[in-house]
Amino acid sequence: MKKRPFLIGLMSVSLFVGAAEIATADISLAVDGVAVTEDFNSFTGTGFSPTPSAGQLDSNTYRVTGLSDGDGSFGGTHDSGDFARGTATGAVSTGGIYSFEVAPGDFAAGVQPTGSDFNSGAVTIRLSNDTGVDLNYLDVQADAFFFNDADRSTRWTFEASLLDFDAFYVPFFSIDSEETADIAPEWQLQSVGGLFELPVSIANGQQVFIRITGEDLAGSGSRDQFALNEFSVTGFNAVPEPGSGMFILAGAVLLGLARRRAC
Ligand SMILES: [Ca+2]
Ligand SMILES: [Ca+2]
Ligand SMILES: [Ca+2]
Repeated sequence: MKKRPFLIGLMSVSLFVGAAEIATADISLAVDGVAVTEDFNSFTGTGFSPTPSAGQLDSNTYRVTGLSDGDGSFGGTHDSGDFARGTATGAVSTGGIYSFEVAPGDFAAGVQPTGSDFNSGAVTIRLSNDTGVDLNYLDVQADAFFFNDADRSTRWTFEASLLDFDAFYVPFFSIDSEETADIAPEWQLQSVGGLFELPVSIANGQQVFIRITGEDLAGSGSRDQFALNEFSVTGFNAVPEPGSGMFILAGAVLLGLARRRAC
């Protein structure tokens, strides 16, 4: 796998940002400097609901778009077809959203892309700033897993909405799966993410959106499986001391890139 951290601009921008409506089920950043983590171990690939039953993900937090069965929505019920492909340990062929068991007893939220599913597609995760203070830094970390059983590569890009909410995304990390299939494929782990400074403060009560997109890169034939595990976000008011696993992506102003990628 090739990982490509992006440089996020440290530019102070004065913009008016309207307050967003907060749904109660957003992942809550409750305390300045304290991480919130989702391990997906209770997810069984049975879809998305605003009132999730055991094994489902909350659609007020997670939205999937780009499936041939349609686009999911925040607050919607999407519990069949592409949105609910169940549990698997590795190789599958039907496109859609799965709970992949990436190690014994360790489940992750996953995707099998096809020509018409998740190509391109996106998973968007909605969080809310409930810390009581402005957030000026985000530390986003995740374990990305790949199952390279097909002769095509996929580009996975992690983005955050920095200048507007759910409308204006900046990439901060990208990984490409390997093109040529492994002879004996197994789940491969790649840690992703980093600490970045926000160009606009996220006020208390406002929302934060993290988006992971996937699209064909190279090769032909079927596509590798991807899974997201141990997703973690920490919001900070003041810059934290650099520590283990933490680095600041600094040095370049990417507002132009952000505009080109806005969608
Ligand atoms: Ca489909
Ligand atoms: Ca897990
Ligand atoms: Ca491949």
